[in-house]
Amino acid sequence: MNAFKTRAHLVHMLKITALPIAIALAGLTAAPTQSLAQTQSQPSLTEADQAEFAAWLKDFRKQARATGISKKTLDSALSDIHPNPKVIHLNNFQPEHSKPVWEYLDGAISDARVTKGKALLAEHHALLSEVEKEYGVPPRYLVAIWGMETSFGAFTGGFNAIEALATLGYKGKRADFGRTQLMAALQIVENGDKSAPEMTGSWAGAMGQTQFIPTTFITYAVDYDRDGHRDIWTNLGDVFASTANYLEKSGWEQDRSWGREVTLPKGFDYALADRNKVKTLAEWSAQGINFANGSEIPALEDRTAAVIAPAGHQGPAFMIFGNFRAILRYNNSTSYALAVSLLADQLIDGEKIAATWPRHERALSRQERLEFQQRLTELGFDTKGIDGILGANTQAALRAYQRANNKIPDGFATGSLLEEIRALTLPADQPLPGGDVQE
Ligand SMILES: [Ca+2]
Repeated sequence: MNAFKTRAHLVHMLKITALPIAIALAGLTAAPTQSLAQTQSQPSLTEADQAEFAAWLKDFRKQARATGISKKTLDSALSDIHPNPKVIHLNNFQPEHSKPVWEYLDGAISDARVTKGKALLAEHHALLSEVEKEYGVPPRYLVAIWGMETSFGAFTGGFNAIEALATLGYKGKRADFGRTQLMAALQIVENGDKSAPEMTGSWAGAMGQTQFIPTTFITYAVDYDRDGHRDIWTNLGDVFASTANYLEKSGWEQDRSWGREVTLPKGFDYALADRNKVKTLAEWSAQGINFANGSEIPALEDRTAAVIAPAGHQGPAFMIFGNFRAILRYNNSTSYALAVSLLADQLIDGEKIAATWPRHERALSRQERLEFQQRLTELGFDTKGIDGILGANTQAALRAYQRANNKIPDGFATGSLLEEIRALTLPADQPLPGGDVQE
């Protein structure tokens, strides 16, 4: 993916709500890269900023010392760091545009990535198989996550993780996160896993080939080759085992798949297509859902699954099992987990998606999402707030609108639906709420 990719926990901790329409992580993943390329004019820091940072860091150092981190570690990690203007810029960045899920998947599962992934799967077969024996996670998933996180180790982020986390920690909207992670990062140095200058990562502190944030590293990283260092930066055994360990601890079910594409029956209630609505296979089978290849879902009472339709009724639907949920622990985005799953399938020439994506539709921009919510509410379908986030309330309002207008109520916001409700509501030049959404 890119050098500024971050991780599941981060997203979770930052309370970024998943957007069903598009890539929820835009603020932390693709968009910052784009913004870096576009803007070379990072704000320069004043002397007052530098002094404020130095005072904060001095105090933080005392706190760290009080938790038992040695003077030697603190000297090596904190002596020569400064607030990083790039990190400040990326932390403040709010993306206006996001990709529709199919565009994200096109990039994530490109032919080049599949080809490279297959070659690496073959090259590291022995090591990956050993790791599988210990953790129960098949090689193709480990390679798929490796590909998604860092393009197989090619892009691990060029930031000094300690400096990036100190920059986040001293002030701003991710200060609590930055402080917690900085303390954990210092602990990693103290433990002797990696020296401070070698601890590189993304602007948000996701480190190494697994892109673990420091707290995740402390809990899940593995010293697979037993050389005394948990090295997710350069040691592939440690990289694969750390990923496998994380998935195993997240509830990986051995010898089971992530899920499968399904076809939904006419009249299916799309309110049920929600990764949190888990039912038994027997219940799903009774709804008339089949696998996409036409075979029937076994009516099992003792296996559960959820159903997702990431692009509404016009796109493919998937039944997802426990392993999909384990991948979501790695990165709490449905699109991410789907990309890992489909990439893993392609690495062994598995089934491709049978249904087509609604490529004629586009994802709404932030401005348009605000407009969409305002106009739906105006029409009497209350989205319970106008915040630009198309969450459960907006989906429910949209489904009510679709039902009232004899459309398939999938709750999936599209450009064409926006145009339709524009025609029914306010003049297009009506000012939008907020007034501060010019980007
Ligand atoms: Ca090691």
